[in-house]
Formats: sequence, C-alpha cells, structure tokens
Amino acid sequence: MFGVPTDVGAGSRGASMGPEALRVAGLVEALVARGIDAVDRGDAKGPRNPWQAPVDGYRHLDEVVAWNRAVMDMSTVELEAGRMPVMLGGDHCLAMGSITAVARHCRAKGKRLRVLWLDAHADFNTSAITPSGNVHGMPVACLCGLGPEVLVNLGGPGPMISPADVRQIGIRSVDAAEKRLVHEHGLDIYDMRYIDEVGMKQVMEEALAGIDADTHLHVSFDVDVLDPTIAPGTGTRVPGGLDYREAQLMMEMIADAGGADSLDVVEVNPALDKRNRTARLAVDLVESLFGKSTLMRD
Ligand code: NNH
Ligand code: MN
Ligand code: MN
Ligand code: MN
Repeated sequence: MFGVPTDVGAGSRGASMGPEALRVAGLVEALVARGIDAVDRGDAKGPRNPWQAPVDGYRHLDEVVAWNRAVMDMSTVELEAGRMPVMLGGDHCLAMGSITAVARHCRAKGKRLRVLWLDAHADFNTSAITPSGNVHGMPVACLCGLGPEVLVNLGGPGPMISPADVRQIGIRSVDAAEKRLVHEHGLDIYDMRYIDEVGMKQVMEEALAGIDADTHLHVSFDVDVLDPTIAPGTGTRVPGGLDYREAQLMMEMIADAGGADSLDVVEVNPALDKRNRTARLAVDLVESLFGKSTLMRD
C-alpha cells in the first residue's frame, strides 16, 4: 500500500492529509493483525496544489496528470511483484492512475476486470459539462475514453476500461448533463433509491454476479458513499448515504466473493472531521473488506 497525499483534483483542500489520517487510524496495524502481509511503501510524490481556478474546464490538469503518473507507476510495481495495490488517497482523481495500472495488468495477464465504484457521485463528468472543473468528478469518464488525451492514454492507448466493466453503488448526486452521459454510455448504477427498495444484499449479489477466478476485482471506495452523519470528514457530503450496517454488508459480501484484488480509499479529509472519525470508520470497513466478519457465526 502507499499514500497519495494530494487534493489537486478536489474543490476543497485537505484530502491531501487523508493518507496520514488512515495511518493514524491504524490501517496497517489492523491488516497485519488479520494476518495480512501489509507493507506501507510511504507516499507517492507530486506537485503541490497551486489552488487555481479551472482552465478550459479543468482545475490543475498538469498537476492531476503528474500525480496520476506517480500512482500508476507505484501501482504497477505492486502488481508486478504479485502484491495487491492499496492506495490511500487523496482525492478520487487518483483512481485514473490506479485503475489504468490495473487495466493494463489485466490485459497482459488475460484477466477480466470488474470495477466496483462506491461513491455518492458517478464521477462521469467531462470538461465540457463539469459544473466545477474538479477532475475528481471525471475519473470514470476518463477511464472510459471520455477525457483529455493525456489522461485517456496515461498508460498507453486508451480507453483502459469499458462502462460494462463498472458497477457503481451508493450514487445519489449526479449533475444534469452527467446524468445524460451516464445513460448514453449504459453505466450500471445501483443508486440509493434502488438500495432502499431492494436492499444491499440483492444489490451486492447483482453487482458481484459473474465474477470468477479469472476476474480482477478493483474496489474504488470514495468515503462520501457513506452517510455524512457517520462519515463527516469528506469534501462533498451528500445526505442519504449508506448507513453503518449497509456499508458493512457491502464490504462483507465483497470479502465473501473472494475479496478485492486492488483498492482505492479516497476523499478522507481530516480538515473537515472531528477526532478522525471518518478515517477510523474507513479502517473498520476495510477490515471487513479483508474478511473481518461482524457475524457471530465464525
Ligand atoms: N459531480 C461533482 C463535480 O463533478 C462532484 C464530484 N465530487 C466528488 N465525486 N466527490 O466523487 O464537481
Ligand atoms: Mn468519487
Ligand atoms: Mn464522491
Ligand atoms: Mn479475485
């Protein structure tokens, strides 16, 4: 695992402190206590946040590219060593680097890829339709080929993934033009309304269907998928998110399905938090993702 201390893709400052917040909350120790050979490789390096207004629909595009190259390279080192990349973010633009590395690895190994995007947001904006210019609202679109050439082709000729590889869970804030684009590209979205109606168990059965031994499962965990009452320390809080039990069940069912093969934990912002609550909850949930069951049966 490695930290990516940056907020260049976000609209508020502070996600750059996310990696330390997760470490202080005991992420490494929690995994080691579960018998996992977790190694903290330290932080990726990249440019400082110049905190500028967007240019041509992108805020800090050069800086976003530089950070994503670093993320892609560190993820690739882990994958080639046969280790599971775990990225401690940092804002969600960094998933472009991590998923590009994973997709390239899958191509080389002839593996199928499934991406679970756990988020309040679809992150499917482009420079033409973004309401903010913040690149953390664009990574899924970029990975699917809708984005600037430097990001689409970050790891060689893109697009790196297809919308058919992606399942989004917990969505409840999609911008108007983004909504049209999502429908046009047939993204598979399990929004909060659907979770309310059918329950998390059925949602996860559907989202995990078809995953087999030849599938690489990448989990991109934006902590704003959680309800802000339990996870206040994040930059774009949206009411009506996952409650504690829904989030636990989601993680436990991923573990039961064989677990993740790579993971992003992003958008933890301790500057907006109290007593590191959000990072501590994220660690608790990541433990469940790695097989710590809350059931009394094991
Ligand atoms: N959709 C908004 C935008 O593009 C918000 C994105 N913010 C996120 N995404 N935190 O996960 O600006
Ligand atoms: Mn996100
Ligand atoms: Mn989000
Ligand atoms: Mn697997």
